[in-house]
Amino acid sequence: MNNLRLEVENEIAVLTISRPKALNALNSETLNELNEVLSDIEKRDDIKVVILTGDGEKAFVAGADIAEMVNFTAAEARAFGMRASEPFFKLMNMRQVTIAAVNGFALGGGCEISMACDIRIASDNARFGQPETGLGIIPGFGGTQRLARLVGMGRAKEMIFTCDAIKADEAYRIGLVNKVVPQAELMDTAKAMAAKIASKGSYANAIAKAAINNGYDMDIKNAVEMEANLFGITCSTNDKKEGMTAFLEKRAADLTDF
Ligand code: DAK
Repeated sequence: MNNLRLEVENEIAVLTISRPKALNALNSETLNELNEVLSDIEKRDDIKVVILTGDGEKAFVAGADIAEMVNFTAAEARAFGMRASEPFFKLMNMRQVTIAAVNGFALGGGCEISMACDIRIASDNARFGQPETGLGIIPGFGGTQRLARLVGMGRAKEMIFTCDAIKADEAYRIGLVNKVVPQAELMDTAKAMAAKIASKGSYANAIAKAAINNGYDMDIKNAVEMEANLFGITCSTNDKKEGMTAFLEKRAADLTDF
């Protein structure tokens, strides 16, 4: 891979987007690599949590690559968008839990890829924004949809219409990020959270992720019925037997299903 680094340790994958000269902007090659590596990760039983981050201390991802997009025809833009939607949906729906460790600018497609992850942890120098309308386009990697779902329509519209980037503490205040930490502590914090998640039932976490994602757009009655069905599935697992038996025997559970 030319633009990504993958390191796996203790069931946690750290996936680093690395195009430092362009502040880790997403070009077609990077999106293709992301798509491939996420497909590989999804098949791996030894990876329970994926941490997505950007190379360096300045940027997480400064957006889609403007130098590549500037001469796009409509057909090329469509192809680019279709290609990009795949890794975004993989991050959102893959069985592994995904954490964005946002280490700097998360603008445009950068803010959007962080929102495709399950959880966002930001360093104190992080900046979030959707500057697309200033370029004559709209957010196209799910930004108009995911931002409104995370922070509400009013704040999403303000960010998108003004193109203003917000600081990490403001992103925390409005619910865009789960946690803000000093930059030097970012990866340790993300890894500690990932380790805690990996120590729980990974199959159960994958089912819980599907229940939350799928239920979000359903009416509450059908959503709770879907949850009941998925709950039933978790009751057929070894982890359920082991988890509950371990509790009753007052010992630590050894949860292995995935
Ligand atoms: N693309 C390409 N190069 C970029 C870039 C980007 N998004 N962001 C930064 N760079 C490059 C700069 O051009 C510069 O390159 P050199 O001049 O050194 O060759 C280098 O990275 C360093 O950037 P700066 O010199 O600008 O650094 P500063 O510290 O002064 O400013 C900044 C940092 C992050 C504030 C600034 O670079 C900036 O405003 N960057 C652009 C941010 C932005 O507008 N991002 C949104 C991009 S639009 C689609 C779906 C979605 C999208 C597109 C299509 N379809 C469905 C088809 C998504 C669109 C976007 O994300």
